[in-house]
Amino acid sequence: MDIKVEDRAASDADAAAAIKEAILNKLIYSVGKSLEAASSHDWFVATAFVARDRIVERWLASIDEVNRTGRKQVYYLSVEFLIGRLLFDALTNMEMVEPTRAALFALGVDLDELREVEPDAALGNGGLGRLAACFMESLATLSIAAFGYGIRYDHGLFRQRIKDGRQLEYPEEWLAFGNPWEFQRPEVDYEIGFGGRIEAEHQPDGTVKHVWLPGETVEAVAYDTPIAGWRGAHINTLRLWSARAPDPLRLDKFNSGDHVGALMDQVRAESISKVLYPGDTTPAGQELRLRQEFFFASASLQDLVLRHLRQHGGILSLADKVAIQLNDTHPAIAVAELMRILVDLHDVPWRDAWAITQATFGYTNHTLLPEALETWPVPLMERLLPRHMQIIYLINAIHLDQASKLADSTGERLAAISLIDEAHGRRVRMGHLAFLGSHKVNGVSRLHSDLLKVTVFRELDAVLPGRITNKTNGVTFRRWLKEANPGLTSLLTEVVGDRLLDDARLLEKVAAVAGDAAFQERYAAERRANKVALAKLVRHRLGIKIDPDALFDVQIKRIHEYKRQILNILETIAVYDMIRAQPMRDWIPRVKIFSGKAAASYATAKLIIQLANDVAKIVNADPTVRGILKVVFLPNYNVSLAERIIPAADLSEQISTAGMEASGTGNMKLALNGALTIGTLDGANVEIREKVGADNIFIFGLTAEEVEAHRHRGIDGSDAINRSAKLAEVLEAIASGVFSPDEPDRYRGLVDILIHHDYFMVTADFESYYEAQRAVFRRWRDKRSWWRAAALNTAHMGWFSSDRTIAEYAKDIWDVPVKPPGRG
Ligand code: GL7
Repeated sequence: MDIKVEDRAASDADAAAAIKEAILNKLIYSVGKSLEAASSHDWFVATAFVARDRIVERWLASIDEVNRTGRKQVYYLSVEFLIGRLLFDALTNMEMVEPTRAALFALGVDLDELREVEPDAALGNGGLGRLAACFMESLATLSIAAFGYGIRYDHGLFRQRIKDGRQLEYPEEWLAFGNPWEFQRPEVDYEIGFGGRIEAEHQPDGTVKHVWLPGETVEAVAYDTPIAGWRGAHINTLRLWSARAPDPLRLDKFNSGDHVGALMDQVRAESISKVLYPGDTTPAGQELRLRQEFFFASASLQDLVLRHLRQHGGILSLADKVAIQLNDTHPAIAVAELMRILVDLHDVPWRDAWAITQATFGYTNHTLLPEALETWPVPLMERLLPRHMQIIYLINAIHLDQASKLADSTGERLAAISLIDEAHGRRVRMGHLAFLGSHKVNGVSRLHSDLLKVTVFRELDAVLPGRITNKTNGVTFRRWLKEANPGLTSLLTEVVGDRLLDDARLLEKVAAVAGDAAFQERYAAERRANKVALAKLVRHRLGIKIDPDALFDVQIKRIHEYKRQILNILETIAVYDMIRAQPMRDWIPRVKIFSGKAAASYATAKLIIQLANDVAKIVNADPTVRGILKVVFLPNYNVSLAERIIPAADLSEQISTAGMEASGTGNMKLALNGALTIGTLDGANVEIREKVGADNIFIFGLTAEEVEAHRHRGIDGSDAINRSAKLAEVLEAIASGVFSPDEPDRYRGLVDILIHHDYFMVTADFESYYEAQRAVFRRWRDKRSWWRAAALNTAHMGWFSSDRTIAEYAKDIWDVPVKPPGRG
């Protein structure tokens, strides 16, 4: 026994020594710095290179294995990959964290400090992009041969600063100091066409061949990042495309003195991969967005078709060897592009091409919000993608022809299922295109998938029944449990064993000890350490002192009316009023923590940010409150900040208007880490309740059905306000400028919306939310009961592992085998 322990210690020391050597080597020969001159960033890069080397060895082996066996490949097309920092992911999955920590320590460098040096790759907005990142990790973990395809934005999601309570946006610069994880592949470049015209060539056999002659081309250059699965068992590729002009500059113009004009074409071409979500309120912005989508869809398809042909010879076997998943509607143009490639470039007859296309694609819908279901004006499509527009018309004609033969077909139904929306000035419905071009369409929680069938895709579902399925989202436990919350993870590992991260369902074993006093004490101690760390961060960033023993009530996500941060703010103010009215009651100290970004052009959301900050200012400075209530708005929410907040949260706010949050994934991360959820029956909350048990979650508010019915009756909030003196008082305070003394009318408009046009049911849900918060307080007072519930949340959240989600996609949509980790 002793010998074994010694052996392990010796081999750990050997591993650390080898890594130390390797880091020094990289520092000198790849970074070009001496030990003395190295900055933290240099050490980070050297360490990243060492991790990358280990990954690359296995990467090449994985690629070789896939080529050799010719097994089916999955391609995940997404305009967003919110991957965040990669160093800890890489070290964790390669099982190198401890030896690397020791190696750096011997060099006088602290791994946890290095971790903070890495820029947070924010190539996404929120849940949708983060889901894509979790999926990449689980795909590799399950040894599925997969590529992620997306765009290598020079600038990811804007950096948020709060000045005088207001959100300001600054460009994000994740590439400013280079990116040690990626490999540029200048030789992998494809021409992407735009505009131009189509020539019809009449063939001897009487058919017509269409040749698209684009008026403009842009080049797509590949950048590859290897993504390691858990225990390094399999490594996949995230391939992101960057736009280049075919000619770096117009030399004739340059030499004639027009130095700026000479670069025009380059600037135009490269603007495609310049920023994530260019504002699309202007026609130019909309056009750029469509260009981005076609750019990456076309590059990805050209790339995967070429790979398929090299490996398998003929195009006709494409669907047997390739599954393409469209992550939301943004890449939907790929359906028309694959048809063009098959029909125009490979002479596949239309019917066969359509069968291949449908068998190859799957489509995931991530939202019911109509404004997020993209449609493009027909004239824009005709100008930018004339051949694709022809193809879309033909797909539509055949589709409508078939549907019109159905017994219950009506003109109304045909209008609803048409790819062209005639009612709003002729627009192409991209969601419909993705639906038609796929064999399976899925929502991201059970409720969302059910709602798809009765809302946005009701008519399509009636015509093409059975295509819609559900795949409830998940999150990767390697990042959101082990990396974010190592202390708690060690405790959990003691209970369930070393295979915890191989199989998250093992967490169920924690349920057996959830009521155990000794276990609860240790669980609570881990949580407290995380809260102390967060309190330190808040102190450091905002100068606000918060009490780690207070209840940390957390709402972290994009700022949006449907997510109802405002409901949370209203309750905050109501409690503030109560504290002032009865200062001597035995109050439960609570910290309300908000973090999130508003879209730059979303005025109401920005006003909500300002209100949160204004309320924070008044409440935190009020002497009567005596620290019983604190309000904190942490600026620049991103993946790394989430990793700090989530392990420290006691209460998780998931309070969207029922029927509007497709799934949510923050809800999963928070519950997994032991926060209790206060939420509506929306998105994945419904399934979370089923798993953790109704006693261990605080559900309130209207159901999706009730919201629908309520809206039917009208969205005036006056009745609800008249019924709640508390609410009336709170709204009056906001409207009259109690929180904006410098500009008393600042929030009058916001309050007017709630009174007269409460589409998001804030007033209707206020009282039941308020009551649910009181139930939270009662539970918090009984600490044994609270920690039991928290531990049961952790225990029952294993099902929400993205390994489970990906295994379901593999079986039901892609038809590829999976190999669970840790089994040889
Ligand atoms: C989203 C949904 O809003 C969110 O509920 C879901 O969890 C996520 C991943 O499926 O997708 N849809 C969407 O457009 N964004 C999301 O986060 C930005």
